[in-house]
Amino acid sequence: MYRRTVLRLGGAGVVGALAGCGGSSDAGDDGPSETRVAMTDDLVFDPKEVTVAVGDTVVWETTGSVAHSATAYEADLPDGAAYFASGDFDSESAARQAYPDGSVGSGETYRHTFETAGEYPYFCIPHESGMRGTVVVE
Ligand SMILES: [Cu+2]
Repeated sequence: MYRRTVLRLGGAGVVGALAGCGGSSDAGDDGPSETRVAMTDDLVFDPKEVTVAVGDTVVWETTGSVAHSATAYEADLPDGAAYFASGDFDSESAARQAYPDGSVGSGETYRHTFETAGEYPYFCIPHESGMRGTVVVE
């Protein structure tokens, strides 16, 4: 009799633990995350467009041997959004003038956390004609 009661309580404990696990897992899905964008020797951002949640971080990585930048088009930022550019410049003109300062070399990364919803078109300074991308923040 006593043993049976203990076993039943044990079962309830397991169920409770599993429910707790599921809850924290769901919370983790809603938490901040990182999205990677490769900057390749084909002179593209891969993927070209990424969609992230407010508070998420995008990490750009130069995966080949050619250096790149990830530089926002300042005039096209969502209202109230912070400017971003590899090298952490305050403006597009500053980033352009400083290049190659702010370039991301082979194996290096640049990361930015997006706090404002909207669409962020950006480009690579030395390969601007073809190397452009968009971050969509929802
Ligand atoms: Cu480039």
